[in-house]
Amino acid sequence: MRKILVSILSIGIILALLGIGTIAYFSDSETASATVTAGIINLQVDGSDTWSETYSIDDIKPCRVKYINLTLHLEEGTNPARIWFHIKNVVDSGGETSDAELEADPSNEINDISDQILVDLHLTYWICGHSVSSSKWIISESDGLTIKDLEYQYINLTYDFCGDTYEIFEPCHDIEISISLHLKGDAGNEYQGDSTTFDIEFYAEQVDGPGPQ
Ligand SMILES: [Ca+2]
Ligand SMILES: [Ca+2]
Repeated sequence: MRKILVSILSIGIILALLGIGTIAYFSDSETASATVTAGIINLQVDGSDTWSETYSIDDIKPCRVKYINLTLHLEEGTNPARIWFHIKNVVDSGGETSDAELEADPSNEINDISDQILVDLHLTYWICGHSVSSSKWIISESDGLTIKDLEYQYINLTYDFCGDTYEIFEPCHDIEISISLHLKGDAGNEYQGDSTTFDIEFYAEQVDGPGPQ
């Protein structure tokens, strides 16, 4: 009897080693394809994706105000952002020389006119689907800030406006910007004919970014 049992066990072991009698398992699998695409932030100035306007402000004089007006928008269907205003690359020059300037500035050395031109910044903010706007002075005359003071400073344009969309500029928003420029009232003849050139930049960054560095 023992021999028979040993024989049966031996046959079982041999069959197992030969793979005979392997157990099957029911199964199923599903497969889908995936594509990952980066998002877009596309700031438009006066409706242009590639804004490169040249603004010429001529004949500035004490107590007269000149304006640059423009509108910011984000392309529909793209990401919201935060927006900054930035002046950079300020270069002053002596320009033309009048008799009066020669008396006040005989060597044509007093040409820091960018430090004599005050900048005000006024925003009108249009929110999606609203027929009314919000307005705010971001920089007012009482701040006393000149073009030179603002060089390389980033001025945040997206705050204090949007209620539940606080600090976020949405693609359906518009920001109308009025930049006013006026020569200080005490700027004398030494600045006649002088000029300054500079770049205006608007910087848009995704809302959870750290802002300009
Ligand atoms: Ca001068
Ligand atoms: Ca001059």
